[in-house]
Amino acid sequence: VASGAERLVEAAVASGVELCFSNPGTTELPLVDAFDRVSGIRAVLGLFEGVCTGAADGYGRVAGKPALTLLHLGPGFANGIANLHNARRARTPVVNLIGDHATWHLDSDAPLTSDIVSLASPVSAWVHTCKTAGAMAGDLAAAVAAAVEPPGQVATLIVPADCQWDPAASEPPEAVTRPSPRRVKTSAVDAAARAIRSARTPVLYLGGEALGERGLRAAARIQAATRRPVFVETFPARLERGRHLPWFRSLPYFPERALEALSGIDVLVTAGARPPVSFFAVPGVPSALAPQGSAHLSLADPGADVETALDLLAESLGAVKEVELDDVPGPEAPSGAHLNADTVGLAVAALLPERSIVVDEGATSSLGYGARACFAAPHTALGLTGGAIGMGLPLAVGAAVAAPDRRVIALQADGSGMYTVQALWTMAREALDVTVVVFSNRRYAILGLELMRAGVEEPGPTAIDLTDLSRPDLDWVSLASGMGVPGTRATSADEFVDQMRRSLANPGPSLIEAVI
Ligand SMILES: Cc1ncc(C[n+]2csc(CCOP(=O)(O)OP(=O)(O)O)c2C)c(N)n1
Ligand SMILES: [Mg+2]
Repeated sequence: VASGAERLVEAAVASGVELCFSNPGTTELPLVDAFDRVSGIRAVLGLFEGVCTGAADGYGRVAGKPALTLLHLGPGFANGIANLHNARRARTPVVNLIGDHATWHLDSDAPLTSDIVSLASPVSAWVHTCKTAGAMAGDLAAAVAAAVEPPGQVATLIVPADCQWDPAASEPPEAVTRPSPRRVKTSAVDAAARAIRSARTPVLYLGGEALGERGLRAAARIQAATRRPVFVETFPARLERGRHLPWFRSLPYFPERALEALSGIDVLVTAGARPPVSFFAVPGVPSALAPQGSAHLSLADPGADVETALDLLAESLGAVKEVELDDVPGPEAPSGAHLNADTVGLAVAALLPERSIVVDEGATSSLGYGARACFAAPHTALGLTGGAIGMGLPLAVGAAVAAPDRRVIALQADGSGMYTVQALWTMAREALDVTVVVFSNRRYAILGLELMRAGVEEPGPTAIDLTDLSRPDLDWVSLASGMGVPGTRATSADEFVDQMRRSLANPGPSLIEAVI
């Protein structure tokens, strides 16, 4: 008779799950063994749990279906929480499997015993502890069903060791299919159309599922019909970009700038997003970014059929069928002896191949790419949704696994990159086509900026020490080569462009340290 672990793997395969980003321990070994006994799941080793969870987020965003993570009790799971926080904010479908002690061993309070449910709850929409081997298949199916609940959720299944190793009777595994997004209410579309018509200064704010090709094209039609601005959320999970598509201003990150951008509006219509709020509290600045007294209307909440809602709204406003886009030339790669974040961004926008995936954790160095992405070749951008840094390299792993035919370009700030630098090793082992661009400013630059904003004009020696990454300088070329990823260092635009071209032309991962 097969084990509970094997039944779980059978059920996962039956539900269309293909991947498991794993960092197992003793309590997960029956599942490790089951991956060889039941075929259908590709298990990928991550050398830190934050790599596994971030990879599952990247995979889910690109594949549109969940990967499994396999994590070791409370402590192993805890190491993966930050990137699950980002996944939750991105509304990515993910299924975590966390091993635990055998049910009869828990009372002895062995060293690795902890309150896993309490750790898992804040980042999981669904948490369940398996009780018997016979329940493993059904529980896995329930976890997948929870994860694919539109638009996507994090589901966590705790699997005690005895549930994994005990025999489980055969039951035909239930297949889980992703439900369609919730249907749009015509009343919501009518209300939005009426509000926009009677408003003086309405604004459309797009997020989540609105940021695919269809949503963006519909938004352009609405913009043309209303002659009013459209904004995109500041940190989208997934945004289609490039000169083939209409583009809209991102709502600025700093709340003062965002308030300025939205000042004077009387109606905010959201699609696939909640109304914007300030990322951090700033004394004297309101949390809500839409002006006080302005009305808010949700055209379609996350999880609803946002694209259809936008199409219907465009129609109802009498918009043209299709907005013609100007033929714009692509950006031209920079040249010369100088290199800064802007020239790097320009080079990336100029050189990125069609259908590539850009993972953007460039922090203060992203603007150069961001400003030109709309002129670049058609591509998909994945952003830092939850503000927990250390997602970039793991997300790139997951995106590359999900889309082996697409080049992944990871724009990586150096400080953030060090949180989950082990992801480079997984890129090498899985031979993933990833170009990692490290913005080596050797600082937590944003924190220096925020200090200035907080009125600290001359940071003291401690503040400088806590925001500076030198002494010693990180040697990214060596870090990469130590994990099997060939690396180069660029100190001029000429060098960077040359190295970028070479990286894009070669299969497998490579890293460019852009010294800026
Ligand atoms: C998990 C987590 N830990 C700490 C922080 C606080 N934090 C935000 S930005 C930042 C430094 C970013 O530095 P870097 O990645 O080098 O980007 P730069 O500011 O230099 O552009 C830190 C430590 C965070 N956001 N998330
Ligand atoms: Mg930095």
